[in-house]
Amino acid sequence: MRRSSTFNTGRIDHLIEGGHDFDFRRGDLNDTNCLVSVLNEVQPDEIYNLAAQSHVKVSFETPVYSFETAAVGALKLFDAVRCLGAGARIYQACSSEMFGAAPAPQNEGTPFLPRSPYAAAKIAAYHLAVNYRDAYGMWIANGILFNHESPRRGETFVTRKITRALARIKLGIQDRLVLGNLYSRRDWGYAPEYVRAMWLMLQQEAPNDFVIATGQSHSVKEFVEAAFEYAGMRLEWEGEGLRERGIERSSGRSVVEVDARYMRPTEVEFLLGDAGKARRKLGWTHRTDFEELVAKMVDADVRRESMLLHGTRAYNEQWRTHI
Ligand code: G4F
Repeated sequence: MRRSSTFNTGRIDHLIEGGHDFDFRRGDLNDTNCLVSVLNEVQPDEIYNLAAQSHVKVSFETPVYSFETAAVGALKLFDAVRCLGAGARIYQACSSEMFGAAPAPQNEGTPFLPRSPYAAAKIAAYHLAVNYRDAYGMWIANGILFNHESPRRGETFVTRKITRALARIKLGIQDRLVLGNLYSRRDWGYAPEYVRAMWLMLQQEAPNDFVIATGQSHSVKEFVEAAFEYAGMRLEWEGEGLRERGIERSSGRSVVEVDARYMRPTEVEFLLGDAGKARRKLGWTHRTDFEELVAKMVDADVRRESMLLHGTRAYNEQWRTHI
């Protein structure tokens, strides 16, 4: 029987897998007593630390909470495992945000130049992982994952915000999509493939650090265009800066607009990952390309919003019960 604990979004969601039984409990990662009791009880072989306030813009508004979950939370976990002599393998979720202003393409050797409290916190956790590895021989792998998306992405992250708004515009229940910076570029991959990479990291002989990315970068504007086009709505752009807008060609309606409210005090302009090390050592490579990812997310949101519009029972069956 393998036991794994997943620490997610500032809370502990842990899972004991034994036969057909799944036992879920919850606790707070920043509550050391709770952490120790969960570790004692589960005695996990593998721990996946995904806990964080993970929204970059929100980290400017809640810097202390963001730092406490992402950096101090990781430290509490590493130290609890050390004190208990637990010997579990730990996956530490780092982020491509750590590269910040560093030139692309970014890989494991690229310097970190953080542009947000969130990124600074993730860098602290990264260095603590390396230090606990060196000082105490602990088994901790840092996964530096570039943006990974799916229909389950939170609604305030840009990809999901776009596909959900598009579905609602198509169904006539929303007028327009309002965004911030249209020109930042991200290396967007499909989340389930990235979870497999996390698992592969913990199956290696020795702990190591890996960049996980597709090696393709697109702007937010390109994501918008690809999503609308896939849904059969052609956009034409006019204006510049805060006056830039996307006009739907067939109706002449302004459906995409820009608002300073969604801009960040400091932005990460260009992320493009080089996952060569993961390819060589883990045999990992992405399979879903940008267009397929956009299509999956648009299809799912159109389906979900139609269900919501036409009756909640079908919606609840498909989504709520599985969240
Ligand atoms: O979707 P985002 O909020 O993701 P971001 O900031 O790249 O961070 C995500 O990926 C990281 C991995 O590199 C994770 F570590 C992190 O936890 C998170 O999952 O924003 C993407 C880009 C940014 O440049 C942002 O300024 O989209 C731009 N953007 C433009 N308009 C917007 C919006 N982002 C959001 N969330 N909302 C907008 O209206």
